Amino acid sequence: KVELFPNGRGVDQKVFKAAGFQKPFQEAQQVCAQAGGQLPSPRSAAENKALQQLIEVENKGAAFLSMTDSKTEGKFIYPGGESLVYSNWKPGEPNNKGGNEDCVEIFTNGKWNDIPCEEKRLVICEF
Ligand code: GN1
Ligand code: CA
Repeated sequence: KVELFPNGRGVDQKVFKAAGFQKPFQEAQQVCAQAGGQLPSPRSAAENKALQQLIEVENKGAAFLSMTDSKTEGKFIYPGGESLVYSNWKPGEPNNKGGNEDCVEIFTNGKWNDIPCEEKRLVICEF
């Protein structure tokens, strides 16, 4: 518990920890890999809620999730290649706006939106 306070959340068997800064997707991925984790893959409403609460207290805006549709447009997958088992898209999303939105952000309200991977978002890692 001590290591989760104040920038972490535990849910099920996983832990989310906020890095405290924003990066583009690829650098965010590297930050988490370097730390022995990966970007967050919320696989249930409970996990999404825990992640949302962490984003709220961090107060640094939306955060990146792990999933992309870089491989097949319109089909978001986890880093391991599996299809999504849970999603929480904002109504109207994903819309691939401008034809260049292969990454996913999670807003402070927990809803998801696809955005360009070049955008900078809060880095949170999953362990
Ligand atoms: C944002 O700023 P705008 O409207 O061009 C968002 C899109 C959303 C859209 C929803 C970089 O695009 O992903 O689908 O709002 N782009 C970014 O209206 O946040
Ligand atoms: Ca979008």
